[in-house]
Amino acid sequence: LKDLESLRKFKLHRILNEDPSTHALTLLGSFDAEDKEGSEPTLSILRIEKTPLSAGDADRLVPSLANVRFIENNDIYTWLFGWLEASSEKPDVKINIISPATDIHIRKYSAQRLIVVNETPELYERIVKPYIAAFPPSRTRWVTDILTGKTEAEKVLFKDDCPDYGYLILPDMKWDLTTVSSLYLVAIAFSSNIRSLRDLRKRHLGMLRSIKREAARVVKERWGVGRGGLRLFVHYQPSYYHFHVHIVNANYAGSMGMTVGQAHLLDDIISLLEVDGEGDGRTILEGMTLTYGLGDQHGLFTAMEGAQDELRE
Ligand code: M7G
Repeated sequence: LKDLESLRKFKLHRILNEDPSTHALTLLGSFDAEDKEGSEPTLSILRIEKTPLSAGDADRLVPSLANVRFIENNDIYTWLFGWLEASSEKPDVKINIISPATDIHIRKYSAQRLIVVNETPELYERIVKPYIAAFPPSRTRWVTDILTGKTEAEKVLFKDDCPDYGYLILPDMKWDLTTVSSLYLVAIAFSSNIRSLRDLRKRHLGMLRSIKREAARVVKERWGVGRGGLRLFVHYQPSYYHFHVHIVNANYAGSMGMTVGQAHLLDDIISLLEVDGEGDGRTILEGMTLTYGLGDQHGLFTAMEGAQDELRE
């Protein structure tokens, strides 16, 4: 099995696994030249994985694009499909562009060292709240444009336009809109008052339960993903401080941002608010210490790293 000729004898019996996160297909089949009468074929497993892009490709990747197809544009964000060979039916790459990119974007997308920090309610008040408040509204213009129907309007899958507790569901920019095994949608609240999960109150329970219910319904109707097939979570820290819920195929394990600490299951958040006895006073989510990984390029890194030493003293 060392050359093209012998590999081409492969007869597919069935697909064992489709794994979009490693860009791999694992197939069961046989290389037997011809089926011998009455004898079972020798079974073989063939795993084909797209080789990773590396720094060495940086110079030649864009020039080697044979074709692109625009998918969507929102504010400074644009995403497209790309072909390395014009003749292939399916695109070879997905391209995301941020232009013009701010310093925050450049830092967010740079490789960085993580440390795990404990954010006590006191550190939230002193460091994180002012940090969130200092973001200019332009940072979430893409969100406002979706909510007002200025962009991505034809992609919206569900909409409840109540200003305080309404939200809409649409495909996330990360998704290729096709591969169900890596399905990725996002639910965005209409209210801009919920900056992060720390701001959730018992009164938001109806909206959170509704997101869970409608996401399941839409995904079942459109893509046939059944009960238990979705993982819904909220990031802390998120990149954008306008409340949104990530809606992802439960079997898609490889996505960035599903790391323990950063991703909080929507069901757990609902449950915490349900057991919370405080009504609309200080809720569990406001009062608890949240622990997460913070990259050394994150805007909170220096302040939070310094504060960790204080916590230990
Ligand atoms: P996040 O938890 O704030 O940050 O999630 P992350 O980007 O670090 O995960 C924001 C989510 O919104 C991400 O899943 C993004 O892919 C998605 N997203 C960001 N932008 C700018 C857009 C956009 O313009 N359109 C859509 N549909 N999704 C977006």
